[in-house]
Amino acid sequence: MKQTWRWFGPDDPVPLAYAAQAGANGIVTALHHLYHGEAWTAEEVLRRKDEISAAGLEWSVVESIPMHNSIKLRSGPYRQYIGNWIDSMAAIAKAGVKTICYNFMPVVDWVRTDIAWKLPSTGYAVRFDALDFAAYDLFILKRKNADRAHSTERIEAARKRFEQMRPEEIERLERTLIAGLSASESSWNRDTMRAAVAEYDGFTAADLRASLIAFLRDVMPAAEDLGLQLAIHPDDPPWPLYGLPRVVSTADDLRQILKGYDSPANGVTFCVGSLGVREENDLPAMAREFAARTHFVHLRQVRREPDGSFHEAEHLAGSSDMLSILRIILEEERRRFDAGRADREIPMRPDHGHLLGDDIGKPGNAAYSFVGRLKGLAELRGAIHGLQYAMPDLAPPNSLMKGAPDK
Ligand code: DNO
Repeated sequence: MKQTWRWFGPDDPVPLAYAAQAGANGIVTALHHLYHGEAWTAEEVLRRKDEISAAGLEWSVVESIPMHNSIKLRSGPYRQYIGNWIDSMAAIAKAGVKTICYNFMPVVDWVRTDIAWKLPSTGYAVRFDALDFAAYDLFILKRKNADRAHSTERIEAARKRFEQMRPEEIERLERTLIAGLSASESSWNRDTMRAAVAEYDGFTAADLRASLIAFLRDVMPAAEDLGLQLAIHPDDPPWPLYGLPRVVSTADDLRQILKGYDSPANGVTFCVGSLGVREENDLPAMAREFAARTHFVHLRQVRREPDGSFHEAEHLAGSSDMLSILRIILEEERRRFDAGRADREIPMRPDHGHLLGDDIGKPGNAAYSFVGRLKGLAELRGAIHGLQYAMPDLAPPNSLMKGAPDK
């Protein structure tokens, strides 16, 4: 696997040099200053690529080209935004980057209720608390029809939780939920959030899926011509929020997307953490089923809690079987290697990390501090080496992985 590292651009407090120090050789980034659906120009993309090359690294994956809500609703100026998407793809292809990750979550991208939840180790993790979320939806945002999205017991428990919240806790929760986690495409306040959600009134999962398939039919021919691989990122968490549909949550969702435009260029980002939140997602089975169309891998995992809450666990210890998943990806690389394919090295990144050590208290992007991801990458690299050592039939270390004994 190609070891990559997410970098949020020149404003990221974790500089490119640290990615190299962590042992990554590929960078995952986007033009974060152009994040409202406008087209990226070749000049801007090339300038960013040069910065990355100057640090001795390669720009391996674009994560993400933002997806304007009009494309998801397939209304308003969506044609123009799809045109911008295609122009951005052309600029990216020109810079030699081959893989593009994107998502199709309405209004909000990844969602957590707490960005600094104290772990028994005294480090901090990001966490989603199901009750806090319900309390926000029902009693703070006061979303129209919110009561339809929660069970009676949940509503009662959420009311009690809400009644105990201090104003500063409400403010912190709201900021975490809607004012933009790192990499989110949009940041809302209570009124703009209500308005954005209301645009989806009556919009069903079938409607959203139809928009997604129509979008794929619009952009995939250009992606194929440009030699690009698109990799859709699963919903995080993989279920509807704020009454908004989500359609990239389960194995069946992924099947429909891949069939909706049946081309090797139409692929997935296998995000173990996002998919792993849903207990019925059998991750090793899904990794196997979608291996041939997996163009990018996010390696992290969550620990599921009994009431639908979850928090980010260690990269190698949580509710998912990370070692089996790594093995399946290495087997896929082996197949691609034997077939002489150019895309035989699948980019992976240590996704998210705990807030640890000297990083505690420093400014930074939630879940994207240095030490936590350094630890995650080091553990994953160790696990991959161990698997390759024990099972020499997997992707051969000398060709695909730095760190095998020097010859
Ligand atoms: C959060 C990320 C998401 C993800 C996008 C992909 O850490 O996993 O922001 O990058 O959803 O488009």
